[in-house]
Amino acid sequence: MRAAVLHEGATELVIETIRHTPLAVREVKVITAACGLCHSDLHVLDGVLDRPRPHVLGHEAAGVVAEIGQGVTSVAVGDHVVTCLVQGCGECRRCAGGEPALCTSPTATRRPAGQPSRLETADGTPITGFSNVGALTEVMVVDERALTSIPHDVPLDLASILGCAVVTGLGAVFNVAGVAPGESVAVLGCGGVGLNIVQAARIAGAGQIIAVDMSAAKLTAAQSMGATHTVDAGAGDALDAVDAVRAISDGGVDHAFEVIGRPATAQQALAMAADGRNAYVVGVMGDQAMIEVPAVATKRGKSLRGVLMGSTQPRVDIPRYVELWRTGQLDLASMVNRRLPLDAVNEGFRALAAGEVNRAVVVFGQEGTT
Ligand code: PAD
Ligand code: ZN
Repeated sequence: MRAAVLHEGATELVIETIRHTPLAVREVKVITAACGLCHSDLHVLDGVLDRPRPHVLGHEAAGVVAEIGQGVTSVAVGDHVVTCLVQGCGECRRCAGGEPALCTSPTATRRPAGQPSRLETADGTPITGFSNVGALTEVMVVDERALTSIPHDVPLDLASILGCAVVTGLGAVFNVAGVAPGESVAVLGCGGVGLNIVQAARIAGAGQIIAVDMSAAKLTAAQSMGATHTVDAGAGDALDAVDAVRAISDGGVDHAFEVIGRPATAQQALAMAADGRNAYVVGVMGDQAMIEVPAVATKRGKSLRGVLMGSTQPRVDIPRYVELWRTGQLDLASMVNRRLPLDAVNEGFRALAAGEVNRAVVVFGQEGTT
């Protein structure tokens, strides 16, 4: 099978033939149909996130189950499935409490040390997969807890983005912020995740939905998905965007989402929130990054909260989000505005870095896609 592999010292992926080892207990072999390119994957290429090499990126994918290992009960051969990097053990206190993203046994869905790696290069070198998925390969091997079955009528290229961009964006609004009808929302960074926050705010019945981005195309996309106002962030560091949002919202919004991954924009989000209201950091930063918070913000009762994968429970949320798509409330078709073959994956990441795409999706075969 062919895969996009990131080797030591490289910043581009190499398309090469790799192989998988036999399925272990609870593992599933999935023929990959499509894989969205997320900025979290890009963070590995740009050095914000460090991952052992050789490595297969990609965690937001859809495909068809081809084989199940011993003990697999939750999916069957022929199922259409989407992957998610939230794959709680199902046993710990956090999982029992409905917080699988905070599972205290995150190694439960990995192969134990000493066993062969799920993926290997042609010469037998073990390959790791991004966030215990690794989807930029024609065939995935994952734990069954990484998978959610979906109905067969959902096109697999659109379905691929359910497992990250959609669960993160919609979950930030529904599960974390709990946006109430009529409340005001600002979204800083209207890419794959941010546009889903815009859509979720509309679905939640928000009043003002203020989209902030440096790209005119993103602001237009945000408008078509429900933004009531747009703010051009210019070069990105100017405080004008804060002033503009505060002016539109008469002193600050009820919920300000940072969806870029920079300390400066997290500070901007906090400044955009009204007194006593909240800013949320959805964007991912390096482990050493610091966000300085003005004391006056806490004195005025504001909070800055991190959001991890929209606090999703994939098998609860993804079927609901499929229904939002089916009823026309969630626009997946406009989200996926570039499709590429695996051979062009580096071009897809370049377009993502340049802010050109809502979501670029690698499509492996044509079957079941739009
Ligand atoms: P994306 O590249 O599709 O979107 C980022 C957007 O931000 C683009 O539209 C840019 O034009 C815009 N932008 C960049 N700089 C600025 C600026 N200074 N001011 C305004 N706009 C700007 O990325 P994405 O949507 O795939 O991911 C966004 C972040 O969210 C990224 O850091 C990713 O790693 C993170 C993420 N977090 C989670 C989570 O669980 N918290 C899940 C998935 C993605
Ligand atoms: Zn992602």
